Amino acid sequence: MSKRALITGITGQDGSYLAEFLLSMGYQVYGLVRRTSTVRYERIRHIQDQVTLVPGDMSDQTSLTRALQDVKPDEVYNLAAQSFVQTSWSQPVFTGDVTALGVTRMLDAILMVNPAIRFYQASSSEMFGKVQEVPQTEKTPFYPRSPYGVAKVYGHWITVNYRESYNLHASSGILFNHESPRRGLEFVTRKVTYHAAKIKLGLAKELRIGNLDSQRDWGFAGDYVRAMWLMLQQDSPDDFVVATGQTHSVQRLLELAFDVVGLKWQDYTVQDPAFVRPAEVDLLIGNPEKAGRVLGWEPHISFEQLVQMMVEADLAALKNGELT
Ligand code: NDP
Ligand code: GDR
Repeated sequence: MSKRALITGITGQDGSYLAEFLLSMGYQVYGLVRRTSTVRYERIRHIQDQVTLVPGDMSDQTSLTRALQDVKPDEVYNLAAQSFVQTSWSQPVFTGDVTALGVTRMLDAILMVNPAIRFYQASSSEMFGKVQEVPQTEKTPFYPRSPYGVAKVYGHWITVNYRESYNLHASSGILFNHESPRRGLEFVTRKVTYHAAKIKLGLAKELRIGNLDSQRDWGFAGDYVRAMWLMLQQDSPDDFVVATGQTHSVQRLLELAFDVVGLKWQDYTVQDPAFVRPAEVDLLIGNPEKAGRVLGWEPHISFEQLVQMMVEADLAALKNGELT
């Protein structure tokens, strides 16, 4: 019989790639979706007839318990979160409720409904924040620099705690930044590729941006969802850093994206304090050695390929009217 997986956050970037991947592995895929006044399922529209959507919200315990009772999943992938770091300063309590306490709610629902369910928690390199070690590994101490990062540290440790307290098969993937043409427009990679494409097509004049010096270990989301699945196929649950092992600055991202459209980024970019954060994470670079050794995971798409893929996708989407 095929396995059943419940994905929270299925309408997000990672949720859509993970749903595609699990379908390709023969899974029955279910996705938790919250009620919104306007339905936005763009990222999963192409597979909507192959997945089953169930109502629920990470802030509502009853809805999570009911979702598990109805779906009877073998695996739960907890990707739902208020995931934008900048917003976590303006909505710190909401971020804590969904991104931190939401994890406890789901773990507790698993405990009540079926402790044999395997659980994946979407942890983040933002937990390293003001980094205590370069590169960062599973053993590097956390020093989060935003309400989002703090919430993710909580989510990570409650996952470890439920594993140790109740023997749950609960794993935490400490994923470094991963991007794609489906990345939200507010994140820096997509903001840059979208604006480079718009400027090239004469649809925009400038790009307003924050800190050019921060450095990130950027990979491709399609590669990273495979690591999530691999973690739940292991005999024992554990924590894994998932990263490329390379880092690049925001300025390098600008150079590459504008190169793709044959323009100079300096001619179109304006630095705007509105996009500078109250506290910055200056440098992230992960060591994926354990994921390689234990899971057999490695990334396939380079940063240069990723930026090119994203700019080309934005150019195409703007030209055919899918984006404005
Ligand atoms: P997105 O922001 O694209 O997606 C977030 C998802 O969470 C959406 O489906 C959203 O639903 C859902 N969601 C938000 N709040 C709730 C709620 N209260 N109840 C139910 N669902 C909710 O994030 P990504 O796909 O990029 O990231 C997936 C996860 O991985 C997140 O937890 C993120 O913090 C984490 N992560 C991401 C990294 C990255 O580089 N992308 C790196 C490390 C960790 P809706 O569509 O309704 O808004
Ligand atoms: P991040 O991603 O905060 O790392 O979190 P984001 O793309 O928002 O920022 C990366 C870096 O770019 C700098 N930056 C800007 N960022 C945005 N969004 N907009 C700008 O105009 C801009 N200018 C400079 C930022 O200051 C930062 O240093 C992402 C999210 O997906 C999290 O959910 C996830 O946990 C982490 O990655 C790993």
